[in-house]
Amino acid sequence: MRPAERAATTFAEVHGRPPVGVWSAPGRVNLIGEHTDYNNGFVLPFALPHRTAVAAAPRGDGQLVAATLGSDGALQHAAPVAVADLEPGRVTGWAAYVAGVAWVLRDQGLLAGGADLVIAGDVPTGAGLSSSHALECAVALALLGLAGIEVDPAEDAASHPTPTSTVPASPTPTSTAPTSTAPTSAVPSRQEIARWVQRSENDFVGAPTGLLDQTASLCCVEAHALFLDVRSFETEQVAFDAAASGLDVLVIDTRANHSHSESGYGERRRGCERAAELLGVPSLREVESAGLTDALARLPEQLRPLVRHVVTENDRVLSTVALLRDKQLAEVGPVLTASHVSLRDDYRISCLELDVAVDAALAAGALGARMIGGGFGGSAIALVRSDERESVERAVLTAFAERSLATPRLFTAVPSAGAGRDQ
Ligand code: GAF
Repeated sequence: MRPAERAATTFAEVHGRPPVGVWSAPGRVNLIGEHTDYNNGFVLPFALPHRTAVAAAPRGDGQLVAATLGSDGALQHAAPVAVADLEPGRVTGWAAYVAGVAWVLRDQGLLAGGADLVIAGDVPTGAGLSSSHALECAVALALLGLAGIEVDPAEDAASHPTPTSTVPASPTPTSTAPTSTAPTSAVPSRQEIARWVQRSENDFVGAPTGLLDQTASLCCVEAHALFLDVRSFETEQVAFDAAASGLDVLVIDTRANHSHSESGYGERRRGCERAAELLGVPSLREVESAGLTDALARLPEQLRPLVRHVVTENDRVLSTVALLRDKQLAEVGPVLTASHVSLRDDYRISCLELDVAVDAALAAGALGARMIGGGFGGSAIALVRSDERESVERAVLTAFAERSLATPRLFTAVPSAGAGRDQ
């Protein structure tokens, strides 16, 4: 059963009435553009078919009552909390992701009141595939839906033309989106909702993440990657149909999740902010690749690799977009591998499992491979010829077994639809 059906069925069992609606949001793969979002740079994610669904109905007593269906089929209930009492620190664990979104929407004056929520999903957790953002985005759409607000379909954005060009690509995406963070109309844009979800994650949950994951979950469309310029918030849906080119994007969930991932993320982010401050620019986005050598010379040694990664990674996103526009998908491979080398050697956020995955995939013939997400565990991707996918998979499994590492989970990622209403 799909997550939306599971959520609706479980809702009816628990509450003895059907939900008013079911909304769902996907996890994501970031094709390229890692640790660039909080530096106001470029990212290029696409949505996974894996989704988190929220079946919802209003409550008259102002309480937020949430339950989530685990992969084992067991239902976990969060302690009910009054919407009026929500404040950072009040709710912890998985329920904080739900309550944080309600807290932001309450502040925006967009919460109808209390709600019963039943959650079901199949986005792998702890895999760096953005399961928490899928949850937050689905909750945001559900709570807005209960307030009578249905966002416009993300597909509208896919109809914008994507001009053909060769490297270097135009420096910004070609279609525009609002840059304001304040609600400007009764129906908020998907980008505005992404910013609210980021606020709930940063200020309520306490994770200093950027805008990549929420925007991907909300704004991606089927068969496309989303080219996002975080500085201007301009977006472009770039056609990305690997299968039509005889290619697969293989996801390798290493099942590793090292304990320093949160502190490591925060340290990198603070390092980038310090470097921007020393360079006298609002963010590292302002550092052009032509001026990189000069910029590095003005920085203390320990900050240089961080800046080198961010600046070169922004360039790699632009190169990838140009290649996708030109339908040169196989040529993206070496760009992905260069991203991994930069994340491993300059940003220093890879780990044994991610390096084994990337190295084994490349040795078995993958066109390119890299770690994705925050780092220190989670998933890698490999761009492989479809007829070589199985041999690459076998090589990766063997490499993990030889090192006595946990068996990775492997699947092919197909660019899928963003968040929306299911029922
Ligand atoms: C995590 C964060 F949530 C994103 O904002 C982004 O910084 C990513 O790591 C690294 O690119 O997924």
